[in-house]
Amino acid sequence: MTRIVRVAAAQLGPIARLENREQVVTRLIALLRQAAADGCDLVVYPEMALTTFFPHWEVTDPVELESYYEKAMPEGAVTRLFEEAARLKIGFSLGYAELAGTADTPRHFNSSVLVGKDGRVIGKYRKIHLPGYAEIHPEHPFQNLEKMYFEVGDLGFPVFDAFGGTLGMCICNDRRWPETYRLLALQGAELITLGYNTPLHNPGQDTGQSPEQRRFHNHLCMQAGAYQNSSWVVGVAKAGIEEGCEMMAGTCIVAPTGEIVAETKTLGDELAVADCDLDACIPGKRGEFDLALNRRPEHYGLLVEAS
Ligand code: CDT
Repeated sequence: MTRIVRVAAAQLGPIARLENREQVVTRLIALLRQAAADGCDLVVYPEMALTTFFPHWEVTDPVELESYYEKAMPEGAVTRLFEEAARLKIGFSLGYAELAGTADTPRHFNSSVLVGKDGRVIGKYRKIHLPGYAEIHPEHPFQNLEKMYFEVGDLGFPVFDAFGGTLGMCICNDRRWPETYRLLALQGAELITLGYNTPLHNPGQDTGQSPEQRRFHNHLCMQAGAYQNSSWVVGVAKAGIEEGCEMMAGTCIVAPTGEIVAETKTLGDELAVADCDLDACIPGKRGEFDLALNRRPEHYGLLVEAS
């Protein structure tokens, strides 16, 4: 049996601080059209794909800061992306900064949505593992203020029946934590979408790592997550030099065997495409990584998980 989902990992080059939603959405639609012309079912965009990665600096102007968040999905210029996807009958996952809550108690999340071929939102995820700091570090060449601009996601790691299988989402730093993949796999995830914004240098934690080591760890965690959970992982970067910050590329599609089957070559807007057979998850999920049969959480002592 085969259950093929043809997936395009839609890497983005840098998004400038002054680039507005119309301009960015035009770039996203260009990639969407390429993917549709290539017969794709699903396009995976990076983390915070609608704006520059503003946690890299302190935004002192409240109007500018507010402009980076979406109050509804879709709203404004982003509606065009949803309409075009529905017209082309192609689904997508999209990372964005979300403003939720009320005017009195606003809540901010680093979120992603999964959208079906009919242009409707299937599900949402809010990033749980927020890296960096809640306070400014003037000694750093750029900031990583995700803990200042976002609160920890409150939706857990949900999975969704979609595209003929079970799909889950995670965002950027989540990929470094084995719990992410495992919690999704325990619910049957067969394909995990994963957008990221990762600098080639980390001015805070992990100093001393070379760019080569950081590139290696990027693929290492996604390949291990795919293999140990027998799931497809679609990792999609924001690449190139964005407002002076050198971003890692490395966009790739990882098979349930842990092998990379497609990857981008440039630092710009580019697709990596693969036919992801969801049935290729079955040998691992029914074999070595049959979680119900072979996992032993009751023997993990203090590390016993709730589920
Ligand atoms: N966006 C995000 O989660 N980035 C972190 C790196 C932060 S280092 C400055 C990541 O794990 O890729």
